[in-house]
Order: sequence, then C-alpha cells, then structure tokens
Amino acid sequence: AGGGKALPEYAAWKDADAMVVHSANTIELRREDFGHSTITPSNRLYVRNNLNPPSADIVKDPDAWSLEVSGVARPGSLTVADLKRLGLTAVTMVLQCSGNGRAWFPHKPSGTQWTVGAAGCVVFAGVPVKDVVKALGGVAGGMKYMTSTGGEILPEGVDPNTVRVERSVPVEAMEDAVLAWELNGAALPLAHGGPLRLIVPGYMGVNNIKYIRHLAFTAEQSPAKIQQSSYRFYPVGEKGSDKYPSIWEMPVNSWITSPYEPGKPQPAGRVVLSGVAMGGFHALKEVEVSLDGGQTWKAADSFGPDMGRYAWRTFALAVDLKPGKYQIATRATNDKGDAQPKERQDNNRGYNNNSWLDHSIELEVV
Ligand code: MSS
Repeated sequence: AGGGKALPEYAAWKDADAMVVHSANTIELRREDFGHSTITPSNRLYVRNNLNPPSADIVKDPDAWSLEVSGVARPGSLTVADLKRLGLTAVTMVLQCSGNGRAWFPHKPSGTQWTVGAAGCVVFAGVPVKDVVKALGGVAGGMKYMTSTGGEILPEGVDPNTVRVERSVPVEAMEDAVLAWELNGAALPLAHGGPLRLIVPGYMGVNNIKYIRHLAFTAEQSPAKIQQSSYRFYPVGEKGSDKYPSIWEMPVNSWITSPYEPGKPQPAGRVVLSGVAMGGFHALKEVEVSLDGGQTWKAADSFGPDMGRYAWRTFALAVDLKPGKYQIATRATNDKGDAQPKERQDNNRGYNNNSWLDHSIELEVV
C-alpha cells in the first residue's frame, strides 16, 4: 500500500497507506480498505476540493464561525454557538463525489480518475436546517432553491462567479438537510468542511457545501459556473449549460470491497465476497451478486447495522469456488425500483457511474 504522492498538510492526519493521493485536493480511499463495519473512519474518508481549502485557523474556534442566512422572513447572521442552541440531530449518510467511477468512461473525461474510493459512509451531527429556518420565521415566499456558499477566499482579479463554490438544490431538500459541525463523533475537520458544513443527504457530494458562509433561499439557481454549467449531465462533446440536469440526486450503486487483491489468486474453497451497497436518494432494497459476469444472480445478505435511508449497507455472500476465473459483479436495487444498469450512462464529464459491469472485479481461484 502507500505510494503515490504525499498527503497535503491539511489532510496529513489521513491514513496514508489506505489512500490514493491524486493531487493535493483529490484523495481517494483504496478499494481494499473500506472495511466491513459500515462507517468509514474519518481518516479514510476521501477528500475533494474544487478550490484550495481556507486556512486551518478557521477551525481553531468553531463556535465563533458565523453563517449568514437569507431568503427567510427574518434574515440574519448566526454563529455556530447560536446554531447549537436551536436544535440537534445526527444523520448517517453516504458522501460521494459525482465523479466517482469516472475512470471507466472510455472517452477519458477531464477530472480526477476516481475508481470507487471517492465515497464513504459517515455520521454528521448538527442542527436541522428546518429548525434554523423556523427560528428565522420560515422561508420567504417564492423561493424555489436552497443555495449555499463555501467560505474559501477567492483569488483576486477574477469574476467570482467563475470560481466560487456555490450550489443550489431544490428547496424541498431542506427537509433532511443539516448544518453540521461534527463528523463521526469529533469536531468537523477543515478537510471535510469545518467549522460548519451543509449536508444534503441523498444528494451527490458537490451539493454538500464545506465551510459554509451563506445559506440562502432563492428564487433562482446560483449564477456561479459550478451551478450553471459544471456538474451537469450532458452528452459527450457538448458544452455544459443550464438546459441539462444538475447533478443532484445520488443513484443506486454497489461494489465488492473484498476479497480485492488484484493479481493475487484466491485459494479454492469457501470465499466470503463482501462489499457496500447504497440506494442513493431512496433506501436500499436489495443487492445481488453474480459470479459469471451477470448471467446469473444470487441475493446477498446485508449485515451490520441498518443506519437508515441515506447510509450504505455492508453485504456478503459466501460461495464455494472451484479453480478458474470469475467475474464478480454486484447489482443493487432501491425502494423506488431503480436497479444498477449494466452499462454506464455516457456523459461528457463522467458523472454518476453506477454500471454494475464497470464496478465488477476479476477473481482468479487456484
Ligand atoms: N464545498 C466547498 N466549500 N468547496 C469545495 O471545493 N467540493 C465539493 C463538496 N463541497 C467543495 C465543497 C465536492 S465536488 C465534493 S465531492 C465534496 O465536497 C467532497 O467532500 P469531502 O469532505 O469528501 O472532501 Mo465532487 O461531487
């Protein structure tokens, strides 16, 4: 394990042996290091920053961080200390980058070549957005989106809309959204958006704004490039724009995490195949495993705690394998009836890959 680039300073506390450092702002978890106990430890959670993170000074006194809230009856500023007096909740959820699985798109989309490791299942704690909105008199009339802005210091001399990390999601998403200051039982680290982060369970990673400075209920979507033309699902060779769907709801997905030792054959006999499966925006219903590249499927058993609609579940299937070569695939289905497709859905930037074929692994048994 290990190898590749060194961890950047703000993420130096990560488990170096378990991570692949693509760049200082893109770090993924190795497929063989997901573990089997549902929760991804914070030091193994992937990192993706569109801009360099702010100075670590901002997490020294988290309670002092202030958030501006607008588009409500009584707009105003609240510190994290104020938010802590309004309510408390915790949610277990999959945090996953929109580009997870991009490495398998044959047209080589620009962006980080993530395989499966730009995802984790973690617990965030904080105040429900609903409670904050209620304390401020409710959402103002005519507001269709919840728009949040990251706290990065923007480079000078450029149009802020070209760089600002600001995303809008449908206003209904506020029902389950949380302003979080805690991750897996400890203060939210800078790398994951401390002192305060917006969490939108069931939505793709980019919508979970780190070091949030401004939460706005708006009539229109953000004018920022990251909203208007980036993170859109559009055909290969086209240009992104607001006429294409925004990357919002997370699709159903699953993958094997063990055994995963490429190049190392497994001894014949009993093998326990295991992995993670998520329903995405909807709860997970079932997961099936195929040993023959998708010709036949067997139901796998979920094990470990069921941490709710937005969490993933670990699953396993014990099989007896004779010597030979196997193509092990997994296919999850959610409550809405969406099942992973065989093929990825082509799109210019390589988003939302949930193809069971791409996520399958080769297993050699001797
Ligand atoms: N936020 C901010 N502020 N900034 C940035 O850059 N990024 C995104 C989110 N948020 C950002 C934010 C993305 S894009 C993602 S994935 C996420 O975040 C990640 O997280 P972590 O914690 O893991 O790092 Mo793709 O869809």
